[in-house]
Amino acid sequence: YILKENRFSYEYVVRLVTRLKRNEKVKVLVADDSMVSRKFVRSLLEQQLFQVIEADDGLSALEILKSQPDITLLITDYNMPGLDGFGLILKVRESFTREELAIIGLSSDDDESLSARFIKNGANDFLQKPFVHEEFHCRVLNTLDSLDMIRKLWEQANLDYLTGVYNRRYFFNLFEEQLQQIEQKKTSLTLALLDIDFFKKVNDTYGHDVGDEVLVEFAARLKHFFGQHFTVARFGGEEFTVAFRGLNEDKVFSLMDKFRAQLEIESIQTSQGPLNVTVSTGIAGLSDESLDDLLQRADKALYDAKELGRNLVCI
Ligand code: GH3
Ligand code: MG
Ligand code: MG
Ligand code: MG
Repeated sequence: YILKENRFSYEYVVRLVTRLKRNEKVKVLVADDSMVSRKFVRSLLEQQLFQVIEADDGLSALEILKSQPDITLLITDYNMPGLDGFGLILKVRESFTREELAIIGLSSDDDESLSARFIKNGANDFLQKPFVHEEFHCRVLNTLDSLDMIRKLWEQANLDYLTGVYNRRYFFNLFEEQLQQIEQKKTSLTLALLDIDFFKKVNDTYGHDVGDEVLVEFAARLKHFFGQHFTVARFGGEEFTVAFRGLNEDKVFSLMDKFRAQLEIESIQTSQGPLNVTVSTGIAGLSDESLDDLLQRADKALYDAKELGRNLVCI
């Protein structure tokens, strides 16, 4: 249907088809007090295969967004009883950035300053009602494509390419942020530094590709074990780190030792068969000091674990 509307550039068709393939999983919330307008927008969105949710005023839209944080796009009218479009956007932007949730404003009001005001208040785009279908589809496509692009950039900047866990850069940024919060709230923070034992031997014996397979599986296990509650990052090479917020050194020691023991007995499957890998870990808890000092103490503990024979956790 959408393709029948008018002439398209080849590039546009490719973008559209790529989107349509994924839209069934994308939730869009339509906030409008006019049922006619809501149903119309819904029908356009359903042509693009989106999952559509409706709200008939600003406050109920806000409630829906709170209970369904996986909504990707909000399309909101301006004039609504109670909380209007601007009020809604200002509230929404307290919890969701432009990259997390895209907003397109709509209005049939003939106030010419509306589109600028919508965008200044945090909307990604604006459409004057009545609009032609084709413009609606183009705006939605543009908005969601730029969201995807920003997300992709974010991932490339913050995730480790090989293993998919956070990278060093993300870790340091997060740490700077958390350090301030920790000073204020006085919650504890403990750091574990992990280094795979004799990893060079894996590379030398089985080749670099198998080494990579080991790194991928090791990171996956680390993430599975700790990732739900704590930050797992690849520090570089075969070194990883886990930041434990709210846990003291002793708690982290017992968790880390559990992980160590499990790794020791569960061999890693590779294209060259199962390999047994062990890990050495150094732990340090944050006291009044800089991140560099904390890392140095964790590194010192890791060094001790290596010196004492590897496959160990040291504080
Ligand atoms: P130790 O028990 O003292 O830690 O010994 P080790 O061999 O693990 O330590 P070393 O630091 O000497 O070797 C680390 C090796 O990790 C060397 C490097 O080639 C390898 N390495 C670093 N990054 C990667 C990677 O992305 N993929 C693969 N396959 N190997 C990597
Ligand atoms: Mg209205
Ligand atoms: Mg190393
Ligand atoms: Mg090593």
